[in-house]
Amino acid sequence: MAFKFSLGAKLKALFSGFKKTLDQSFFDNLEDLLIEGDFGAKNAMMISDEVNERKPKTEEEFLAIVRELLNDKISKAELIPDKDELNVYLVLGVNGVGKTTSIAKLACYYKEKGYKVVMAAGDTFRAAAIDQLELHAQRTGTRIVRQENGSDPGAVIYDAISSAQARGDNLILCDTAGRMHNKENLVRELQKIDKVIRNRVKPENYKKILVIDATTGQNSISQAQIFNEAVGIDALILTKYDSAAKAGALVQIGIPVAFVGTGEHYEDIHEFDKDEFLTSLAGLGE
Ligand SMILES: Nc1nc2c(ncn2[C@@H]2O[C@H](COP(=O)(O)OP(=O)(O)OP(=O)(O)O)[C@@H](O)[C@H]2O)c(=O)[nH]1
Ligand SMILES: [Mg+2]
Repeated sequence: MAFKFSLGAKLKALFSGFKKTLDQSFFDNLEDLLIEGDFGAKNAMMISDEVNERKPKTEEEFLAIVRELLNDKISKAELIPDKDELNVYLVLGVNGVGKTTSIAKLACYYKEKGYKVVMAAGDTFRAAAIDQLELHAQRTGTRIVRQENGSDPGAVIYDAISSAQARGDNLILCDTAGRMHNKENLVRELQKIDKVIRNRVKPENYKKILVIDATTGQNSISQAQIFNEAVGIDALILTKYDSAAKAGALVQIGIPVAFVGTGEHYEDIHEFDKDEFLTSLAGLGE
């Protein structure tokens, strides 16, 4: 899908507006455009300097330079669980970004690939969160491990690991709370959960996946920082890519992207495709 006000469209308008005379004002405008698009001041200056150096003669050359530079800043994460081991994917993110929905989508995605999947209801903080996951479990025909509201999420995940080991399941998808009384509580809780999993699962089979709402923009950068500092993030899921998604923040976050969520149905999840991302979202052509 192409976005009407994509970076590419804006860059084209800028380039043609300056009729190939790339003076200081062109570069100021270019930097402003990139900063507005959440690409960050550092990237904006890097791109502007590089364009200045290479002096593109055509719109295509100009877009190709920007595409190449952004391409270097984005990477893809492969999340391929080991079928012969127990894998735990801890799904993290602030409230409302799409954690629970993504877990349901991932359950379908991995079951399709032959994995034995179980969901762990680790969001014990928000009322109704467990029932919401239970509903997804029923609809997708996935086993779920749950306890009461307010119980210790670490204990729920501990249970899920024990039961998965007993039954021979090989992938646990853990839901978590996106909000606590405050940030310190959230971080402490996540670190407790992290310890429970690290003690029982091989490091290579344990992935911490941060869900980012693609419509959020700048704020997602600080979200990624908080979660990354708390437990270390292996991969991102970019949700709501079907809505008015913004490209820039992803470039600044710098964590490899595994999946993209493109709607509210279970099949609306796709492996991240860097080329498609640069072409459609950033509108930077092939
Ligand atoms: N359009 C669209 N909507 C999505 C996508 N992913 C999730 N949503 C919607 O976003 C809303 C929030 O999703 P949840 O999965 O409940 O988010 P959460 O992160 O678990 O939220 P909390 O449990 O409150 O922290 C729901 O209405 C979802 O249907 C997506 O890829 N595209
Ligand atoms: Mg949730």
